[in-house]
Amino acid sequence: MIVSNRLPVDRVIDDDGTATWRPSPGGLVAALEPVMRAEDGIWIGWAGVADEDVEPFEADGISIHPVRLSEQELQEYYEGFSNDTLWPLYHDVIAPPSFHREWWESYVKVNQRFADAAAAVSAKGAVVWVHDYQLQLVPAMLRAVRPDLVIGFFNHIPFPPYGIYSQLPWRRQIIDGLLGADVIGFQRVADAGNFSRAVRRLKGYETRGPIIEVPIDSDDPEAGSHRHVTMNRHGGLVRTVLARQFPISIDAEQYQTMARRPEIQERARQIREELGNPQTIMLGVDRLDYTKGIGHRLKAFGELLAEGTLSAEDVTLVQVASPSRERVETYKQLRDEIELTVGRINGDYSTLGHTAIAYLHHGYPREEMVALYLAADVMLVTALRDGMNLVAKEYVATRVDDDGVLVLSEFAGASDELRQALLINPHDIEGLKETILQAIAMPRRERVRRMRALRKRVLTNDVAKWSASFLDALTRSAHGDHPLQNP
Ligand code: GDG
Repeated sequence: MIVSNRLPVDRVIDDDGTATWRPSPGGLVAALEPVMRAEDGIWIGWAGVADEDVEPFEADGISIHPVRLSEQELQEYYEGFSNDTLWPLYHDVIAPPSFHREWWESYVKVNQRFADAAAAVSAKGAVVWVHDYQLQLVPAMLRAVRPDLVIGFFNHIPFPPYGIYSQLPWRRQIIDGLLGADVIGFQRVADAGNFSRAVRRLKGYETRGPIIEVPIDSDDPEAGSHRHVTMNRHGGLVRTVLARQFPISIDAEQYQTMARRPEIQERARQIREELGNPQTIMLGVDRLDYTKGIGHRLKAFGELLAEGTLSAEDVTLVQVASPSRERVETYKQLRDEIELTVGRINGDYSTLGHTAIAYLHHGYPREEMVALYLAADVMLVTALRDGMNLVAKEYVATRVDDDGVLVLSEFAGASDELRQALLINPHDIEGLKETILQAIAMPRRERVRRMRALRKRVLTNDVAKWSASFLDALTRSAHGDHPLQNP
């Protein structure tokens, strides 16, 4: 069973007004769909429409169980606590997090609803995989009523250092919530380390490498039913929880196959032409989010144009900024700032034939994204903090020609694996400018050498491998075995 905020299907209204369901295009669905189908899987989540009860239904062999959210819950639990408290807090307080007690209450209530829904429909001993920061209380809520379940949790975003995490007024409750799981997965080694530190500081529990020892009250009537119960070195009964990194990936084969399609390659050529055949196309693809460092990227490019080191005749930056969280105030402000900057740079440096920045506030079909990746000589990923950043991996998987240069922020989880990218600190604008120039001037031999190494990494560590290794850790855990070694 999967529990996630959003279901893997989107509701579409046909021309005649009838509602149907279409699989949502995300990589998570692609990765989990085969397993879910083979195992009679159940998916629990919100259907994307407020104040509506949707009956459970079957989609491609997966049983879909929608959870209802009211408009007010959407504002308080989702836009509020998830996206305006946890999101900025977990991304190094790049934007100030808002702390509101009503939002927290709504978060607890909605998490309880997801947990109740999961408890009601899961078979005895079922494996339940809970996803992401919106649902951190679900593991413990579920364990409280269903100690027979094997519970996994995966955090898609970073887990912050203790000095930041400790600002959260409900810091202990979240830790307790997560520790209800048997296995807790993070993107990076550093995230798992931050979590273990928070557990030690806030709860005083002992940790041994990736294993956390959670004391069990021996008067607890359920004490005997917990898995992994052992005696610790002080003679107390403990449950063990595994907390470690499982870096997520993409369906690399799918990107590669699309990149080989003649019409997509033709579209890539067309894109270059439409941009006036500049010598260099640089590309940024991000949800319009303050964590992605879009402003830092624009500043570096703007300065290079201002100094005359680059000219809009030679270099175009294509920035896809797909609309995101548009009802949250910080995102409205961000959009204004970015669009002001783009307007200024274009006003100052574009010519009639060459626009400095092609700024696109749209979402595009995946085919178009692949064509853009193919057309881009330099890919700019300048996140200030990012759990993984799939865009970096998609660019690499797409480059079947072994060409293209990836400029990658060391603050994105992907930088742990993609070491042959040009790694940058986006706060260091001079360093970023130098790296952009280095990327533009890089000789083909070096581009190919780096891209081959990057491709090898992404093609071997794809999303199927990611889900298999997480599920393997969970299944082993069901048999009382917490592997200490890397899976
Ligand atoms: C969170 C974490 C972590 C974007 N615009 C369009 C479009 N996209 C696609 C990209 C990519 C996905 O959206 C974005 O994934 P990222 O990983 O880059 O970033 P988040 O959305 O912040 O995701 C992140 C991820 O979860 C997974 O664990 O890596 O760190 O923040 O696939 O291609 N896709 C299409 N049109 C667009 O306009 N089709």
